Amino acid sequence: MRVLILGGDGYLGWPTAMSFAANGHDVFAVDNYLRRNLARETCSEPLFDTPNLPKRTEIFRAVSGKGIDSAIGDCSDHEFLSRIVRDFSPEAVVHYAEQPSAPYSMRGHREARLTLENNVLATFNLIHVVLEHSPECHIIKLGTMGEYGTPNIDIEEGWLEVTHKGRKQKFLYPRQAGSLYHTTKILDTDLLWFYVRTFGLRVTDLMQGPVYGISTPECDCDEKLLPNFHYDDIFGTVLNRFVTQAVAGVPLTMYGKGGQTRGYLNLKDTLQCVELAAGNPPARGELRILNQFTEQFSVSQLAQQVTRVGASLGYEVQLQSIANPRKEAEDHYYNAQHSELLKLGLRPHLLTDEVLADMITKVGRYSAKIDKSIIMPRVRWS
Ligand code: USQ
Repeated sequence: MRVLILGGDGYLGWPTAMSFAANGHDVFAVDNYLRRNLARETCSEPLFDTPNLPKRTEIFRAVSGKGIDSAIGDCSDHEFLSRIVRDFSPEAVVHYAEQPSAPYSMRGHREARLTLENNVLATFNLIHVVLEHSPECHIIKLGTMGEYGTPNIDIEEGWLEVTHKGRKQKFLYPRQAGSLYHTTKILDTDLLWFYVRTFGLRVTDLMQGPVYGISTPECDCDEKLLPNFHYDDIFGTVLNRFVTQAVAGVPLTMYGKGGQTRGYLNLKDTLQCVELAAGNPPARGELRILNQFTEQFSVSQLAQQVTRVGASLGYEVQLQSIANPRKEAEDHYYNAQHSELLKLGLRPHLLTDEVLADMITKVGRYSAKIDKSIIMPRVRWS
């Protein structure tokens, strides 16, 4: 399959590109280094340096014998994206090319506007260039479980059958996000749904929970192939942060009561899910929505597991509840369905103590590089 990866330099995009290439697909990775630039601008550098995209592809070719084509450019630039899609003629596009941080999007007007423009325009352009050059192409869009928020009813997979005054219809499940970033993902879904039902696009929207991990079969081949691993308050996701804090001897930063519950998944399972979606495309004119996570945890459950496993490795891990910089429920009902990817064949890598110990050990090798000044929250919702 010819697979175009937008955002191919990112925490998820780069391992995805390598995984598709390793499995024999023709891969083209595109990125404009937005996340690298924003991380530099906000002093949120990852735990270790990663080579730029062309260099990473060279290293991967030397290690695996597999090629990945790449281009540096902006998906919110219509001409650029149009040229790429016309020339490569992808059968599937995996769209990660978005500003991925909720805290960044809540920093102020400039950051909110950048997030809105970048995320919505990239999706909008992708829709148009696919319709123009590759209308059969399957768009695999990374959405987020955060689109649903934390409603007081079960979260279904994308859709809800509503009965109103004796009549029934299936609608997109109600969405109510907790940050501007998450709201841009809702707008993406609305755009995709409009173009699917009007122009017959073929789309999978993957509602992904927070991802953790550092290891995939390809990343493990060479230190220079590792994904960018953020542990700061802006670009780091919660479990990656807790693991780094445990190694650094910084008390784990549980926001508020720690009852915030989300669906989590291992980086390895992001790759599996995206590849399962690509291998099982929906029909034209179908918007398929899959909830992409494997296990639900509260922040406090994650903190307790990191404390216990860290201690077993000789780290003295402490837990600190700090004032929540976000506006979110800290104690709430959460029960999200996630059976469709399992039906497609997903074999989850669960968060066992062994998996966590391996992560702590890997991060421990870089302990000297941890900058403790970028751990406490620097962005408040209000
Ligand atoms: N949290 C803490 N302490 C920390 C960091 C986070 O208690 O030091 C809490 C947050 O308040 C939140 C939960 O942990 O309740 C998850 O936070 P997160 O930073 O891991 O995840 P989030 O900001 O929601 O965003 C991340 C990715 C985003 C993706 C999303 C999936 O950055 O790209 O879309 O996870 S989801 O959360 O399901 O929407």
